[in-house]
Amino acid sequence: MKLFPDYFIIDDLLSNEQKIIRESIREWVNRSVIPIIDKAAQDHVFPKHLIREMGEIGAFGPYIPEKYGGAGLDQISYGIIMTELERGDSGIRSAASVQSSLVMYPIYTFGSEDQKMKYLPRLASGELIGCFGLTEPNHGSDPGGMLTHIEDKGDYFLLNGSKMWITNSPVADIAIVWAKDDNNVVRGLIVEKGMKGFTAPETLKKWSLRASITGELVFDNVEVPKENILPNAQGLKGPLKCLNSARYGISWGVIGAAVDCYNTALKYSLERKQFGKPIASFQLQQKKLAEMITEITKAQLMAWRLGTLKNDDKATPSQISMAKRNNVDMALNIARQSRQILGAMGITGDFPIMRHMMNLESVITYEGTHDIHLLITGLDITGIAAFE
Ligand code: TGC
Ligand code: FAD
Repeated sequence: MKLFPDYFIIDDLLSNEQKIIRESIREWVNRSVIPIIDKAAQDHVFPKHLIREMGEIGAFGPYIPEKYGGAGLDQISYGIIMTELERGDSGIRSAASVQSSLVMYPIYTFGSEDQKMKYLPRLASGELIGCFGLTEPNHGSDPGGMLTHIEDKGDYFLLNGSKMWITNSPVADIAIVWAKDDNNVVRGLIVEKGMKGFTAPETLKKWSLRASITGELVFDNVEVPKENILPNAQGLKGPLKCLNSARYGISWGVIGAAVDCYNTALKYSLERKQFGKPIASFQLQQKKLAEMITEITKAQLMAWRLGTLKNDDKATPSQISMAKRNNVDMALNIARQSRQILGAMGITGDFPIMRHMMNLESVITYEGTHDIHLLITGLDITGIAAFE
C-alpha cells in the first residue's frame, strides 16, 4: 500500500525540486511529529520545541524571498509542505500557516523595508513566533465590525481592545493586530510581547486542536511605537489578503489529514476479520473506501490547479474559498467514515483518526466558516451578497 495515494498520477505534474521538498518534510513528520503527537494532544500541550525544527526544515515562509530568510519557493511547494505537516496534525500545520501566511506574509506584503529586515529572518528560522489577531469576542465572521482601535497620540498609537481564538498567542513574541484608526480605517500593527498593558491568556479545555495553543490578545492602553504600523495596509482587504494565502495552504493541508485517515482505514479493513472475512471484502466498506479515494483525488486536483493559478498570480479569492470549503469538508467526512470502519478502535489514540476528526472541526470553522465560504461563492456567481 502506498503511503500517499496518487490515483491520477499528480506526481507527473511535480518538479524534482517539489518532490525533494515533499520527501524531506515527510521524513521530518515521520521522525519528529508522529511519535509524539498523540500524547501531546491527549495532554493538551503544544510541542513548542517543534517550532525551531520547523524553521530548520524551511516550513516557515517558504515562498518569502531568500533575502528575508525564506526559501523563495513556488506556491505548489508551499501547498505540498502544508499537506505533509497536516498528515502529522492540523495543529502543527496551523503553527506553520499562521507563521507563514498570517505573520510573515503581511510583514512582507505591507511592511517597510526596516520591518522586513527586523522580523522576517527571525520568523523564518523559528527564533521568533508570531500570531495574527483579527477575530474578536463579538466579531468572528464579520471582522469589519471590530472594536479594537488605535488612537494617534503623536509619538505613538494607543491601542485598546481584545482578540479571541488566536492560534499561538500565549507563546508568541509578536502579534499582527488589526485595529481601526481614528478614521475608522482598519490598520495592521506589530505588537511585541512585553509591551505594557498587553497580555495573551491561554484558552483552555479545547476538544479540538489540542496540540496547538490558542489564546486571547488583550490590549489595555498599550503604547505602540509608530514605526510598528504596517505602512501599506489600509482597510479590511489587508487582513483578507493574508487569509487568501492561509486558506490556500489549508486547501492543501487537509488532504494530508484525509490521507492519513484513509490509509489507516484501508489497512485496518484488510486486516480486521468479522464473519470469517476481512471487513474490506464487504461492499458497504468498499463503498466507503472507494468514495474516499475519489474525494481525495478530486481535492488533490483542485489544490494542484489552484496552485498553478496562484503561481501565475491568477487565483481569485473566490476560487480559494471554494477549495478551502470543499477540501476541509472532504477531509472531515473522510475522518468520520474512516472512524466508523475502525469500529470501537477508531475512538482510541492508538490510531490518528479521532484526533484528525476533532482537529478538523476547528479547521472547518477557522479561516472563514464552511457557510461563509459558500456565501462567498454565492456572491461570486450571482453578484448578490447574502451576508447581511
Ligand atoms: P467586504 O465589504 O466584502 O470586503 C471589504 C474589502 O475587502 C475586499 N475583499 C477582499 N480582498 C482580498 N481578499 C479577499 N478574500 C477579500 N474579500 C473581500 C473587498 O473587495 C473590499 O474591498 P474595498 O476596496 O471595497 O474596501 O467585507 P464584509 O465586511 O462584507 O465581509 C466579507 C466576508 C464575510 C467575506 C469576510 O469578512 C470574511 O471572509 N469573513 C470570515 C472571517 C475569517 O475568515 N476570519 C479568519 C480569522 S484568522 C483565522 O481564522 C486564523 S486560523 C489560523 C490557523 O490556526 O491555521
Ligand atoms: P460566528 O461568526 O459567530 O458564526 C457562528 C455561526 O454562524 C457559524 O456557523 C457561521 O457560519 C454562521 N454565520 C455567521 N454569519 C453568517 C451569515 N452572514 N450567514 C449565514 N451564517 C452565518 N482568528 C484569528 O483572528 N486568528 C487566529 O489565529 C485564529 N485561530 C483560531 C484557532 C481556533 C482553534 C479556532 C476555533 C478559531 C480561530 N480563529 C482565529 C477564529 C476563527 O477565524 C473564527 O472562529 C471564525 O472566523 C468564525 O467566527 P466565530 O467563531 O465568531 O463564529
